[in-house]
Amino acid sequence: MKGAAEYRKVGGTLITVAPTGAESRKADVPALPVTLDELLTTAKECVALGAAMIHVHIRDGQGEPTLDLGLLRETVAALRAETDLIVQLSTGGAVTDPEDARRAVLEVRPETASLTMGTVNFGDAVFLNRWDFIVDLHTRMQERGIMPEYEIFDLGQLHTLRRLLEKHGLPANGHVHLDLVMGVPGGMDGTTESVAACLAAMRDLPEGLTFSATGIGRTTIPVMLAALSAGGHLRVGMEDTLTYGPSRPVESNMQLVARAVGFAQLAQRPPCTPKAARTLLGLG
Ligand code: KMH
Ligand code: ZN
Repeated sequence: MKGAAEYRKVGGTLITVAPTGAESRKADVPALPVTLDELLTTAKECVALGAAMIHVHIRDGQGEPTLDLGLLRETVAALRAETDLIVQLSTGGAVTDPEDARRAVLEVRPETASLTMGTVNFGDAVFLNRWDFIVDLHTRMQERGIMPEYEIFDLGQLHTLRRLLEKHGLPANGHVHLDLVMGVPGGMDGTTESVAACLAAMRDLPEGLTFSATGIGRTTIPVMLAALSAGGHLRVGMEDTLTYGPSRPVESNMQLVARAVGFAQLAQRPPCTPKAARTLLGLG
């Protein structure tokens, strides 16, 4: 963003909800949506509040993270039938998921899927994303007409994204959309300074790109404010944030979406509908 005139051109805010993730356990976080019914209820309530996209991780009958293709298909079909949300499947899965299972997610043909731009320490674990695997996912998404959302956990991953696009071309829809995932222990911190550093690196990426940002844990508010001020979009949800404020556990994903909607309205960039979000992202 160059200044006030540029800021005014940005328009509405795309709000993505990431309701479940692969890290928290239902036993520890009872409000986490882990069944299909819980996910659908969450999705319908979040879209009514102002979310336009949902980033999906699913759980099995025991509440454990799974990449089971049958369950993923059922989930995507149900979300499509009952909401007009843009459905994004995670190819990141859980840190324990093997590459083959993460790759197979694309056979469900979601409208969009996440694609992380590099290996990162992830708390005590390692979230492995080799260059060859990144290229493979990117190419498969191009072939299948799936829009990648490039997940950026650290500054250098923006340079990896530039290299990927230069060597292997743009996504099938010609639009680059990325998400800054900030404040993961092992990745970049969730500060205005880091958002500014990312904005500088984004100048080397194709013009017209869109970005959202999410701050893990207590970085959620500074990241939201910094992203909004820079023309960015927002991702919120219980995948990323379990504490609403000091000593105050998050009650629901809806509570986080409602707060993001409030911030977006204050920034005079109200939430965009799924239809407007599809236009913004160049989705058919
Ligand atoms: N669960 C993390 C290891 C993604 O969805 O693409 C990876 C993650 C990123 O959540
Ligand atoms: Zn995820």
